[in-house]
Amino acid sequence: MGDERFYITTPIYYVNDVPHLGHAYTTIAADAISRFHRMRSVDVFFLTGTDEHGQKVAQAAAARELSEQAHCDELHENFRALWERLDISNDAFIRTTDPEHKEQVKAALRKLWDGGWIYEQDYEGWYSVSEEMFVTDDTEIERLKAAGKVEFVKESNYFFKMSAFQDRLVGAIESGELVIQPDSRRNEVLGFLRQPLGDLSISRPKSRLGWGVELPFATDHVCYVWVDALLNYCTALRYLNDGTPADDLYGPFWPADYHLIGKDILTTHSVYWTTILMALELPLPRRIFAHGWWTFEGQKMSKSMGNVVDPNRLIDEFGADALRYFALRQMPFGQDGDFAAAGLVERINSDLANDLGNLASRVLNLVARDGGTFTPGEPTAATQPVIDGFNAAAADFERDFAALGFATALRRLWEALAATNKLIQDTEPWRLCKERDEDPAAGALYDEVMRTSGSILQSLAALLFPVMPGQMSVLWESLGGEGSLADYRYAGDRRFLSVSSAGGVEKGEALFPRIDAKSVPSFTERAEQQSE
Ligand code: ME8
Repeated sequence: MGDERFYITTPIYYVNDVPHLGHAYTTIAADAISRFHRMRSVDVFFLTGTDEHGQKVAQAAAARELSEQAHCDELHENFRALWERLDISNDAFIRTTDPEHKEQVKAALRKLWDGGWIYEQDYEGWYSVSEEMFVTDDTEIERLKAAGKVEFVKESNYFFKMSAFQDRLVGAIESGELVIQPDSRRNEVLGFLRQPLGDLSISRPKSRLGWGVELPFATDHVCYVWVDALLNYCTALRYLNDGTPADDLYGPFWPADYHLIGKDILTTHSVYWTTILMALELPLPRRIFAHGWWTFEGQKMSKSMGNVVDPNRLIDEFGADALRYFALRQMPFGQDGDFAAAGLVERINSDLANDLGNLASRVLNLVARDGGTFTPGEPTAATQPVIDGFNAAAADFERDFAALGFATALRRLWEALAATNKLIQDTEPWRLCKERDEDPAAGALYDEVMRTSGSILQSLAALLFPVMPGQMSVLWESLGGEGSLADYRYAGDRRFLSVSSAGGVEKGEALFPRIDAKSVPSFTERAEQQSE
């Protein structure tokens, strides 16, 4: 492990939801960047999990005639199973019903109470169960009332003095102590903070909702689900386990380098969470990155619309790697994008089957047929420009990927791939191979072209491993790469990895078979069945 540390989180997803492409998206991105850093010897802690308290969960459990805990125990497995299928390498999976988490939430609430940051007051207003929030905007209330999606609530509540931290929060954002990305989201938060900030209701009376963490200073109330959920980012590191921050995880990893979230939960993270941290006297997260929104054929994906794209179906059809690549390549991180099956098939066929898969099969076929060995040697003017081009692309890739610019980073690598494919087309190694008995120069060029394109493929396998861990490991092994790619660590800045001449190159199966666009089924089917 290196000296550097990196802590990244995804939202903890509502346990009730059938996991869909949106959830997969954030988690794939967090996984890719975690793997990227691990390969560069950074000590990574990658956290995901499920949000299991609140009225929505209680209602869903009641509808199924199950206890809330039994309901959560069953449903959270949907997420765990999907992350396994998607090759997600999270270091922890937190559930807000974990006893350790609940104890720490109580300890944090106690600390806020003792610090004088919580007061009791009667409250009345319109509550949205689906968002687990009081709605204060009049137009929004009217809209939700018409849709039957809010209920009027009058109750005694405990409030967190969020308003006391408004100026400090603005200062933290403006000074860069707290980075909110992309810039458009930062501006959105600063815009929101131009209005006076209210206090935050952080409790629900048990008479209305019993499913949550009890307030330690008012046992007839449970903690508001968002406060409970946000604290997961600290409790997973065993913050305040016995009243004080634990050294083993909390110490080295907090503050988080990135909270990755969708733009829907920007306010809860940028305003609620950060002010709670201030009151707890904890450092703020370094960055909050709110990515964009996937729509399905132009419409918001939602269970009630029956148009959620089921990642399980996509994995069945195309494999986890193709889905991971598509998610990161298709939609620039931070912007919105539309999911259409045709776009996915097009990406797989052109980028993976054609550009990457064909290069791999050409090189592997020729070398495997020729004894399975690359011949050692130095590059000449015939291949040096391609190597230089690769090195320049790899340097750009490093910079952009580290900054979560996945699509740009990948596009740049595909330029190096195109140059390598062109080298093969221009030199026609299958022809050189036949001529080499009569023409030693043809033989030397053949060896050089194979060695260079094999090395670039091997280097690409390593660079692309964070995106496609499954098939890039296969490619690595087919090329005779040493050990398992999952254990590979870069030594220094060099990204061009020369193939070994020890042999063992194997032809293997096609890495990414071409998809027949006509045979592509509906991807929403299984999620629909599950939600019935
Ligand atoms: O909000 N496009 O959980 P959640 C892109 N439990 N990303 C999407 C998406 C879409 N169409 N739909 C969902 C919650 N996401 C709370 C979080 S955190 C302390 C508590 C992703 O199950 C995106 O990351 O509704 C979004 O922020 C998250 O799923 C919301 O998941």
